[in-house]
Amino acid sequence: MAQLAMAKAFRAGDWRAGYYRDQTFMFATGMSNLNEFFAQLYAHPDIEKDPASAGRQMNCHYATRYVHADGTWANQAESMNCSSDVSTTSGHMPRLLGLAYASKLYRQNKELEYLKQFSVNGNEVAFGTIGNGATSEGMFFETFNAAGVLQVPMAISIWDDAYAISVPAKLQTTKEDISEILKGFQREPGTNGYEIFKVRGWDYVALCETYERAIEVCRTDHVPVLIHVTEMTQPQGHSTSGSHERYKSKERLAWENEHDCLLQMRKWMIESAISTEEEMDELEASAKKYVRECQREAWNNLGAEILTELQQAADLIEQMAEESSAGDQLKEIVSSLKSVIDPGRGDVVAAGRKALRLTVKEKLYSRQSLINWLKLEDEKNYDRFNSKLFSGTMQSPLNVPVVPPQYEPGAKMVDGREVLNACFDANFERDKSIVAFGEDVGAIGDVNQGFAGLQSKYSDLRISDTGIREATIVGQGLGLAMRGLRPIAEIQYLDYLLYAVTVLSDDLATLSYRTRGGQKAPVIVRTRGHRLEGIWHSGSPMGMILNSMRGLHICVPRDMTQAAGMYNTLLRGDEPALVIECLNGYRLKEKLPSNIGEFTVPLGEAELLREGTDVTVVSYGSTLRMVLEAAEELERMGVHIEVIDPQTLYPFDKHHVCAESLKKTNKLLVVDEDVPGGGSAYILQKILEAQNGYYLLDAQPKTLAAKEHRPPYGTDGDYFSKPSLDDIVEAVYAIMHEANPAKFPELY
Ligand SMILES: Cc1ncc(C[n+]2csc(CCOP(=O)(O)OP(=O)(O)O)c2C)c(N)n1
Ligand SMILES: [Mg+2]
Repeated sequence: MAQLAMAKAFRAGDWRAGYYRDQTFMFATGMSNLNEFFAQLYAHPDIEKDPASAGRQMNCHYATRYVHADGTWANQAESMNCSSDVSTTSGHMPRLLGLAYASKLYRQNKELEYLKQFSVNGNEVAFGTIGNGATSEGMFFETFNAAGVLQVPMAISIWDDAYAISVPAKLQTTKEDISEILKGFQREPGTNGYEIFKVRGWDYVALCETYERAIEVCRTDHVPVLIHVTEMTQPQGHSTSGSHERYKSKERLAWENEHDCLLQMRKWMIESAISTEEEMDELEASAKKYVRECQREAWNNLGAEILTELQQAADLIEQMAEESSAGDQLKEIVSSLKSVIDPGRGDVVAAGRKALRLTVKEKLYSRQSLINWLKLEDEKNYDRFNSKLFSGTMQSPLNVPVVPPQYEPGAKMVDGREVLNACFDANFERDKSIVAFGEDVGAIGDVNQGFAGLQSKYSDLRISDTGIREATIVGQGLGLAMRGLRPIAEIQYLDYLLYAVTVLSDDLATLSYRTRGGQKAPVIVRTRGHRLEGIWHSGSPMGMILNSMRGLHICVPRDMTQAAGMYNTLLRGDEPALVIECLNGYRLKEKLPSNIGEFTVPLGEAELLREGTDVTVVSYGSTLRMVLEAAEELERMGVHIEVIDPQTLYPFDKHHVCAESLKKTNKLLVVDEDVPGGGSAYILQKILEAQNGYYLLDAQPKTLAAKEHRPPYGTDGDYFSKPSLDDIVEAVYAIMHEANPAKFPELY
């Protein structure tokens, strides 16, 4: 019932970021319907049937498609918009902040008026929904505070049924009342803050009035609002895995029966002569019938597709049975496939694969037919189940033309930070939709001055400070990017990225995949890391990043010129990325390119930095400079190393420069400063397995990483924890010693 009231206040251009309870709202707004609902329930892998997720998400995970098949944007100002749901409780909150913040930028920054397909004067409200239990999460509180500071049109509805699965409010929320404890956020004359509303979930008239009032102030004045909807009931348990009789008292269950909002609405409709008993009975009966029809149709649609494929597979295997000496076993495969109740595509393909295993030694014409058919199915199933980790359209940064840096004769040598500063300046000038924000990014232009002077040049609407709130800094970027802006969201140090990993991993990295390309968010997350000082300022957790953020490009520039080229590439593409600058590189001198805002560094193209014949050394970021230094000393010891910088860890060396080098050296050392088996293990897998480098080796492939603990504070802490120049020289030398002990005797 609350969702009907909310739907009445929702308009074209508005956004939803919500959770799995919102089916009535989705149907009432027309952003979903019963056919799509059931197609998703049955995991129909077809965007026509389940536009929200193409069968990739559990039921009640909603989304509208705002990216066309060719990668271009749909007109969001004319449509109702629903950002794609995640299953993690409160995981959508940071994104909600960004969706609301976009309206503020569209209203206040007149330079954005040309982006008409995204906004009409920032009049769009971002509607959030969340369960009472999920408000216990840190991300809820972080988002709540940030929106109060930013004063954005964000309308959070809390569906409060006093439970979170079995755990009652008493164990979730102080005073058992979330709006009560959030009262301090209520705006007062002369302060910022919220308008807070509390209303019962079965009182339709009060709900309609509340939503009308709340959304009016939210939309008109950009004041965030909280609508705490209490006395919600659940007619069943949380999910099929448990009935609520186990954890609710008899009294509570009886109360819930009576306060079921459907019952209450029926009563109200009859009492106020909107409808009669008979009409309501009829309506309920016809609704049930309609739902059943939709359910059956969705089931049959998917079933029919699979049955066709099953029949094809069965025919091919039966043909083989005629020719094969394993005929009986093949017939058995067919009959057990045909007897599967509700078969899936996996059953069909598994039967084919099993038939191929049974006949592996036979040369049958029909066997080849089955192989051909399976290959075709493989392609289709790849599309259905594995595609669209990235947008992969013409707008992809992988398609941005390569423009090399140019240098005037006598080009200036400047600090690395000045290279970045010039790059950002040029891009902000070129593209009015670019914004940057983070801790200390605005007034002082970030802690390393990459944005120095740019806030005063481009205004605090484009370059701004944020609170210390990494998860919602990324969420802010995610929401803005969904709405057509080009955010650079800055995380002050790589060590603090952990606070944002849930948003990066659960939400941003999965967005294109979980909507099968229906949504995108080209946010660039900028941070700086690798070695500096101490346990929380010298992290290089590349394994963590590589293992949790497939779906983002991972850029690891060794210097600021390379970083600038990467920003130039990424800002012209439409896929999300993480750029990790070298914390110890801002004051090193670099030559300033004359085309600072134009030159591009292609993603996935490794660079051969030094030619050699003895050992291939692959490294990136801060350790790379040390490898180059070590190369000089090794040269003097008669060892010639070939040094390769992959530049981006994802994608990794698309043209197999590493394997090509191994053809010459037959020896491999990977150097980084993550824990052992972190980023370096990933690199080994890429070179040895994906690039077939294994077959080119004459010596055991080696990795040189940091220690397993984080580095202690101080220069000695660094020396004894991170790979040092000595470590690198000795690691290379040890490989040479193993290959030729006579020429390279043991060092010590
Ligand atoms: C981060 C995370 N932790 C736990 C869960 C498992 N889980 C799913 S729903 C749920 C209860 C949510 O309760 P509430 O927010 O009150 O929503 P309700 O279902 O009552 O509407 C839990 C614990 C999850 N999905 N994500
Ligand atoms: Mg609840």
